[in-house]
Amino acid sequence: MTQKGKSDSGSAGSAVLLAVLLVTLVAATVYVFAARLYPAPPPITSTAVLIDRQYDLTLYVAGVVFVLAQLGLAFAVFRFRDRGQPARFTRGNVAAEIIWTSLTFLAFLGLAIAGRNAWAEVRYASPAPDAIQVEVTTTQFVYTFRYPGADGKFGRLDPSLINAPAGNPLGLDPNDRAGNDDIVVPDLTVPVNRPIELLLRSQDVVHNFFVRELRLQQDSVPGMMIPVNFTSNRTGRFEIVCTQLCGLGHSKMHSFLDVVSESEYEAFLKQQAAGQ
Ligand SMILES: [Cu+2]
Repeated sequence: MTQKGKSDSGSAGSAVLLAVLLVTLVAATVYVFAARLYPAPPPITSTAVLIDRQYDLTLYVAGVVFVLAQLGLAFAVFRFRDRGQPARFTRGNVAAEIIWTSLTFLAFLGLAIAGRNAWAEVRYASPAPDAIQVEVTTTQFVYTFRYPGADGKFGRLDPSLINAPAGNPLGLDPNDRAGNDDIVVPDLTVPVNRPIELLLRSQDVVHNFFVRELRLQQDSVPGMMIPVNFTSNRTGRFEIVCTQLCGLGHSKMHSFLDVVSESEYEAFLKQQAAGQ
């Protein structure tokens, strides 16, 4: 066995460099989030406010864990650096493994329980009795919105009748009288402060309905009718985008959500009914 000389100080240089690099990365990451460099647009529903709170809570919990874990790593890299000493084998520490696995489990469980209301309000709560139903159909690469019209009933759809160039993108069956007053439009118009129930469906592949101000992102899936609820408390024009890579035209797939006053909404329905 060869004895190493006193002058052999191991690899202190690279250990220090790596530790400093880790601390710098942690500081830069904390700055990006703490300075709110990329703020989300203001929320327009009470559920969106809940989602923001849940996002902040998750960010704080994950942020504290991130900072502690990375600083711990930087400390370990420096403290247990190569000083020229012989390497020592360790089998780990079962008690420590159990403790941090349990803590991680409890943190995720706690966050899931805290966030369940914001999640369920949009997806599982039964819609208010006065909710306005609008059907949302996604197709490569457009959105089509359908209102049931004066009778409150959606007409029958027949996939074999789908013919967008002829003005029937949804395949409305002309023999079903319930469909005669259906309003089919490329943008979504809803009145402010009224519960809206969207019924999401897709004609071809998986698309998505995402409005940042609603904090609402939901896939539309062929063969499924997926309901989502929201009530906007502010008027304005907000962009609807598809967040699923749905084909070559994906980046151009978008539409608009217009939240308008009750009277403007009535005028919109009348104008559309006259034009259909
Ligand atoms: Cu799409």
